[in-house]
Amino acid sequence: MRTDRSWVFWAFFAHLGLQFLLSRARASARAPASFPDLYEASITELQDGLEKGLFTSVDLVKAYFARIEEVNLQGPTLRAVIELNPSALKQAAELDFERKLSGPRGPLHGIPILLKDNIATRGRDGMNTTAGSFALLGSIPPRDATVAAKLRAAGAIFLGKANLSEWANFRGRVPSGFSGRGGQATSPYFPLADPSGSSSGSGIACAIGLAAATLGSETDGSIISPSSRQNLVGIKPTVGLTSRAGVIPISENQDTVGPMTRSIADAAIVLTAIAGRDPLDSFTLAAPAHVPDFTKALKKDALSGVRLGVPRLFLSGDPNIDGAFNASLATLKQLGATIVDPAEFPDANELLASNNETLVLDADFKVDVEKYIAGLLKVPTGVKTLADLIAFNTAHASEELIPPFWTSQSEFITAENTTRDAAYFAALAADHDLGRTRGIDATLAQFNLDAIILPTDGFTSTPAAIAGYPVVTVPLGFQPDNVEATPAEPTISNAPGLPFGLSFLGTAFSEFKLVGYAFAYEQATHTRLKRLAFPAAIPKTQLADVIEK
Ligand SMILES: *[C@@H]1O[C@H](CO)[C@@H](O)[C@H](O)[C@H]1NC(C)=O
Ligand SMILES: *[C@@H]1O[C@H](CO)[C@@H](O)[C@H](O)[C@H]1NC(C)=O
Ligand SMILES: *[C@@H]1O[C@H](CO)[C@@H](O)[C@H](O)[C@H]1NC(C)=O
Ligand SMILES: *[C@@H]1O[C@H](CO)[C@@H](O)[C@H](O)[C@H]1NC(C)=O
Ligand SMILES: CC(=O)N[C@H]1CO[C@H](CO)[C@@H](O)[C@@H]1O
Repeated sequence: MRTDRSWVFWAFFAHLGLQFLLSRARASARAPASFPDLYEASITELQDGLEKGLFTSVDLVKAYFARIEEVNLQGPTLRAVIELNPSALKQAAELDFERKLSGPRGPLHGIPILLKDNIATRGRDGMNTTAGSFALLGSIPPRDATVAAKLRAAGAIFLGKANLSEWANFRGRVPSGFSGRGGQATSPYFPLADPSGSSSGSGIACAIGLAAATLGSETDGSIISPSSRQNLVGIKPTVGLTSRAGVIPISENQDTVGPMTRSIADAAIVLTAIAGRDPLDSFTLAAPAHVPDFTKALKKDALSGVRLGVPRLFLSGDPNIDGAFNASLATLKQLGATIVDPAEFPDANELLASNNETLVLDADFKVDVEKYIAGLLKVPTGVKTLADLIAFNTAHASEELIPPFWTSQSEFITAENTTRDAAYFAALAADHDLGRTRGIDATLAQFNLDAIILPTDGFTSTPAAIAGYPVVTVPLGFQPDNVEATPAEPTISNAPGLPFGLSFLGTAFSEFKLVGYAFAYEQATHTRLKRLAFPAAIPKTQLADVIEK
């Protein structure tokens, strides 16, 4: 009896001592200074904190969910996120357990990411993939999109799906950031401002730390434009560097998937994870067999000795944006670059006038979207064809064709009346000639350039879009306070504090070089944190608020 009691006695004191030590450990882990601020936290900082045991992936998912809840449908109602992943917390717990058992798989282990709602995820996670349309609600894809599968294999956690311009802005003349399912998304930099698109939700969410990083997709401007507008880094990869298998398409000739992040370093980590050949997407067979580790391009002296060309005819026409762009040239020179100014595209006027792209996209959409739908395991609405989608919208006008601003499906109607005929193939050939041969490649060769630079809001996305060539955008500046906010129709097209970016363009598969140039510029300028989102759009929940609650 006696010995038993003394065992209990000492065990009790040992327990107290252990509790004391643990509470000390927690207290120090809890000190706000030791947690990264989720508004800006980098993937590397989060991975460090996870490795040191300061917090878990479960904590991260809880914190990001709370942040989404604060601003998505409440407060500023940014409508950046369409739906949350019901499996995210369970997957985070599994990845936390795996980390304890066998260490991290790599830099994305346990890192929460949001996907644009046109990137498919396997049915058993419980998320929909709809391009924002009720027409695809409840549809079951055969598998993860290849880019999603690659992120999953790297240990990333999907928090949910981001809102977008419905059908990646291919339904008709509808304001950027609107989808039937997600409603009208707006910018976190000025109330009711246009977030641009079509990867609007991916941009908004990343800008204010609703996820560690996001994926967007681009056909013509849909990654770089909302990245520019949301003060982010965006990489629009060469068509074929990242697989489009399982991504709701516009055009197999122009679509590409890429990262939207708060830094070039984060973008390099995500791009390295998602790039590579894929038997399910024949365009990826043009990509180099070996995907480089893009983080190896992160060198502060990457611009030293580099020649950059300025095609003046393609500037934005906005004096604030072009003024900031002009000023950036001095910075680039200080970093060792030679600026060739002007360096006009030899076919600049033809490019500005050409409408071949519309012909290509219309004919591609009809074929490619029907192919995507045919590959689904289940489509509860029964839509099969583009004609079905048009009829669905008409029949569900109160959800999809909402007056006064969101009624159009003119692009669908135009595309429905197309085939891949001789005119289509001529237009596609003309685009390759205009964008590649006599466009970007001719400009690089004529002026002996390593890359072309432009304000992202200039005539920037289209030459790269029709060529299928890469663009990397990085924060450049902000509209000044004396800019007058334009009327809300329903979004505000220009307003004080709206961010804009600087783009680096190159030839096919030159991402490694472009990432390096953009990194050198970013590290010399650190523009992103010079202006924050408007106060109500900054979520307050931090890791300290969710740990052990
Ligand atoms: C997906 O859509 C179905 C309706 O078909 C809905 O019941 C379900 O909640 C949605 N999933 C999520 C995660 O919102
Ligand atoms: C930018 O620089 C060019 C060339 O020096 C000049 O013509 C133009 O007016 C400048 N634009 C702005 C907005 O400062
Ligand atoms: C397509 O490009 C070619 C070559 O520049 C041009 O002649 C033609 O007018 C363009 N077609 C359209 C529809 O823009
Ligand atoms: C369909 O295409 C034909 C041939 O290009 C054209 O004449 C017709 O006006 C188009 N119809 C619609 C509804 O766009
Ligand atoms: C996660 C989330 O908040 N989803 C919402 C997106 O917007 C639609 C339309 O307002 C809501 O129904 C979802 O709940």
